[in-house]
Amino acid sequence: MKLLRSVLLATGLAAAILAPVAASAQDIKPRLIRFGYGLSESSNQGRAVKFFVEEMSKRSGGKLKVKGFADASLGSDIQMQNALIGGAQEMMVGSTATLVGIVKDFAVFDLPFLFNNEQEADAVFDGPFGQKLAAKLNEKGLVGLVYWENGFRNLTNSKRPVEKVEDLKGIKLRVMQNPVYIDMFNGFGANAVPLSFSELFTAMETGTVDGQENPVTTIQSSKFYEVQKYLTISKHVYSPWIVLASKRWYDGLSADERKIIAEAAAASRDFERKDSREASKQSIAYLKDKGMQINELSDAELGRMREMVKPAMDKFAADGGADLLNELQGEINKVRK
Ligand code: TF8
Repeated sequence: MKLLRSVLLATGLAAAILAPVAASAQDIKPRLIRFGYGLSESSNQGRAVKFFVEEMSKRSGGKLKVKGFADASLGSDIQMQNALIGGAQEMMVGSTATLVGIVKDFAVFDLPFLFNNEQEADAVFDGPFGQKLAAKLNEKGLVGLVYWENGFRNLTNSKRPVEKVEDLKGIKLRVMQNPVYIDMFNGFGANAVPLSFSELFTAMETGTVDGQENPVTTIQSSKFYEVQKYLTISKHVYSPWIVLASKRWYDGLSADERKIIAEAAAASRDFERKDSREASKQSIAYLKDKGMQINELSDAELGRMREMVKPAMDKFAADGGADLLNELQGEINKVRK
């Protein structure tokens, strides 16, 4: 009896010591995670998805299998967001600009000429301001995990070089489905045409639109140089991507699984920013080589553009965004100092 009791005690003790290890091993179920994105597999977005797939596999002993779906094959950004909310798809990465129908506050990042460089952007997105906005997605059925870099946006078109803002007059310019972009480019005198990214190449090829605006990495990876002659380095907006999970799905995961996802997402963010920044340094030369005619905008011209977008900024502030914009500018100023 005594012996039995001590054996029980000993095994009980052993079980107690081993429990955390055993539980964590048991708390990862084999899962298939569908991860959709809009750019090509060979783009910066595609490379970072591949990195995330590998991290998830490594960190879960092969149990959390992520499958990437490139080229909007699961749908446009907006369609995928809805699939995540409904629980029909697990993960995606896309532009924060396409989230404004779900959380209006994201529009603050679409305002032009806020960030001077990538370091300011990183600090704000990874800091309390970026995290606060991401948290607002929770009550809408989404989990915002990390921000990746899309990059500073530049203009391309097939009509003429844009040296001054007047050159945009009458140009049918595709913009993201987002009121700030529509106001901004109509304010510059272009005809803003909101379209999903997945429709963009064909729209340029068929002449439905004359131009678009995106970072140089995307102009390269989506082969826009095949249908666009002129590139204007305007850096009018710094554009982030956000990695999202379906809240419905995420809530059903174990704490261990969620931890792996959070860590793999953070690793993917660091990889993606470094990779995108390196790639963007090569892009201008590549695009020139492909026959694009490239110009930069003078400081004077950029100053005029800042003046011209004031009505769009004021409209954003008047629509209830004033506090948010002040808060964001305060955060940027903290980094600038
Ligand atoms: C755009 C964005 C795209 C994203 C991407 C498809 O112009 O810049 O990069 O939406 O996720 O639509």
